[in-house]
Amino acid sequence: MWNVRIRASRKTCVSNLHISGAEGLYDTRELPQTVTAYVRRVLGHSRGLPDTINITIESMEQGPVSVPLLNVKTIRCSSPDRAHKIISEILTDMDITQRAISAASRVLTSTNVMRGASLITARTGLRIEPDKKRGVRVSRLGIKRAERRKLALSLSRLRINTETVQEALLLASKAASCQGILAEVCISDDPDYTTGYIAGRDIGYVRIPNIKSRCDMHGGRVFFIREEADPDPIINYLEREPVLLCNG
Ligand code: WAQ
Ligand code: MG
Repeated sequence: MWNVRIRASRKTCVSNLHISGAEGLYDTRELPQTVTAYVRRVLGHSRGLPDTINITIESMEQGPVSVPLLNVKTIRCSSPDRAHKIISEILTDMDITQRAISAASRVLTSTNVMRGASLITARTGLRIEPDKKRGVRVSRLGIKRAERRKLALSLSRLRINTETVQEALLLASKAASCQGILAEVCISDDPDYTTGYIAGRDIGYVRIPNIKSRCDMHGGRVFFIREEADPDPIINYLEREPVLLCNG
């Protein structure tokens, strides 16, 4: 199989502005149509036209493992304060300490948004990602077309069939299948997207409305990892090992 990644950006006077990106795992015969669809998609993005489009097409030495999608549920939550309480309760139930929860809050509410995720130890609350600025990027994940159609149908029934939800659910499901990871919390860095989630193998994918206020510029992702776990295989799994998601 092949991993196809696309990334569109535009130079501004201060920096290279990220416009949009996407990735997936595909068979050889799917490559031409996939590349066309990805290019169309980044050209039609609301953040504007890119001036550079990078496409990487990489053959995967290892065959993908199949991982079930997490169950989706949305809880009621009316404010960021409530969201914080709900998340703290769920994490405390998982034996994640207050120290670790506070460390996660600092990452998630920082306006210094990382491209990837922070890895936080569940007891001592230490940040152990090697690059604190970039974080760890979950990559090499995809879903077969028939499975994507089934997923779209079940999300449509919940009226949440958007690309944002699909992609977040795929990412969270890959991460939750990693032995060393206990839970994930995610807040979008998009100022208009105020629904976040907490996810884990046992709790599933739990959507939390109003996790942040409209116009808040912060956002991020944290993974709580088992205190004694070795970070290297976790990072290797998240970043490198090919995973195909399927409906459970
Ligand atoms: N791997 C690890 N971390 C990532 C990745 C990745 N591939 N992509 C983004 N992040 C981190 C990064 O710190 C971003 O700032 C943060 O996550 C948020 O990314 O069901 O859109 O792409 O309605 O803004 C949640 C959907 C949407 C909830 C999350 O995240 C729902 C979203 P964004
Ligand atoms: Mg975003």
